[in-house]
Amino acid sequence: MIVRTLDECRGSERRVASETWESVRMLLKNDNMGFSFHITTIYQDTETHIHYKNHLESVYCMSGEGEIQVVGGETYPIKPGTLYILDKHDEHYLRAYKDKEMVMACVFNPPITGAEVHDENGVYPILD
Ligand code: 9YT
Repeated sequence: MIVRTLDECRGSERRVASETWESVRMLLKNDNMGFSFHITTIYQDTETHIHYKNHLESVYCMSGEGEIQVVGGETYPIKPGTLYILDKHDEHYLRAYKDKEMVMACVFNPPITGAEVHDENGVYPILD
């Protein structure tokens, strides 16, 4: 059994950040669970282009408010209690509204290894 807290993970290399978001990878591939688990904060008044071509991801909004626009598709509101499920590797724009920083719980299959952010272009490679 493994027990971790957000605070201790945040103070380690599990925390990664970009201009528009930061993410704490609380559970990674090397935990051998078949998925990874992240607490991601989307900074207020930002837009992030994301396309996980190699991963399935599900994201639950715990706080804040914004929207997700599927490229070539619909735009859906996001608020606390909303779960979006990228079951088609959907390319999307993720936006947090002004003064509405969003905190999300995210699950990836296959799991993220932890090194992907360094070569991110809205796309994460499969790393083994
Ligand atoms: C909201 C979202 O897609 N989060 C993904 C996790 C984050 N980009 C990370 O940990 O790299």
